[in-house]
Amino acid sequence: MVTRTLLTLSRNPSWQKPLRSLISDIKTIKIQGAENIALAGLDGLALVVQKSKTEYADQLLAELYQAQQLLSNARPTEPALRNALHFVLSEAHREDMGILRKYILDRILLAKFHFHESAQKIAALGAQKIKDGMTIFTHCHSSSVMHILKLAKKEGKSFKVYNTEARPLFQGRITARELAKSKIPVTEFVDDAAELALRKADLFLFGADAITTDFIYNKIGTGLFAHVARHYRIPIYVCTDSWKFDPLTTQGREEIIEQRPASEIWKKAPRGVSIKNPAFETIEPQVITGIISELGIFPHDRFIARVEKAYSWMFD
Ligand code: RUB
Repeated sequence: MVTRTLLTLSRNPSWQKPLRSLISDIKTIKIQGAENIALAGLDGLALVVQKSKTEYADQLLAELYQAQQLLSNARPTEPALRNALHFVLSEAHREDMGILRKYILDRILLAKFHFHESAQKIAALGAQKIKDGMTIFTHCHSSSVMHILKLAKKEGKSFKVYNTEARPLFQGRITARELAKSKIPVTEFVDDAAELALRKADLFLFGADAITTDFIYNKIGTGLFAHVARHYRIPIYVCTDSWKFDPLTTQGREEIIEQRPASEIWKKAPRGVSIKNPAFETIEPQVITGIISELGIFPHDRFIARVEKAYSWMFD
């Protein structure tokens, strides 16, 4: 059985090409932001179910596990992606092809529904923190933060946003473009001017790629800006779906920080110059005011307790 499965996998090109193209979009940041990456991962599994040519449930499952591994390795600091894939596959049974296909597609829909519903809850909680006349500081591009800002605008609140470029890939421009389109006043600063921007800000909202037992992880720069915000006594909220929690860190695993190619910083750097290009950095839980998630607004330790209670499947 195992031999047949392996042979089929190595010769099965039907989903491998589109899946590799999806993974390439994730790696090259065409698909960016933890939640979008997790949603793309779910699309990747759907693609396997739809394109696989196998007639055997155990082979389909083996193909799905292979896709899970390929997708999980696309970007290392993305527990929401790993959790979403685990949610779909962890209790899949291999007896009957029709049942298996339906089960997987149903779980994918359920996972997508989770993200959709959570985004609305996070937006409602986060928008409560925004008051008329405020200046909100944000960094990079977080869909959770965008939902909050757009809802606050929809509620008729008058505020402005200061955001930073997020070099070297300028995801800050996605934020600025989206805000301008939504008619929310926005001023973009170079990353190095964050202190100037924060001095005038009333609230710092940012997203998360990962939350572990020790830290919050977000776009490089966030940790530094959080220290500056704290210095000016500006409330700091992490806005995030709780599936960003990495359950393996409760067993001692350390979150890996993705290191991006040097060429993103300097294409033809002179010999002798080494370049460091970490995608993310840690933010100490004691620096932040709270984590806004679909479970409520909590400090880091209580957030973890709530995740453990709400999503026991994550820890299987
Ligand atoms: C994006 C980034 C975002 C988080 C949260 O980094 O750091 O703040 O992923 O985003 P990159 P969301 O552009 O390298 O993926 O709230 O959309 O999950």
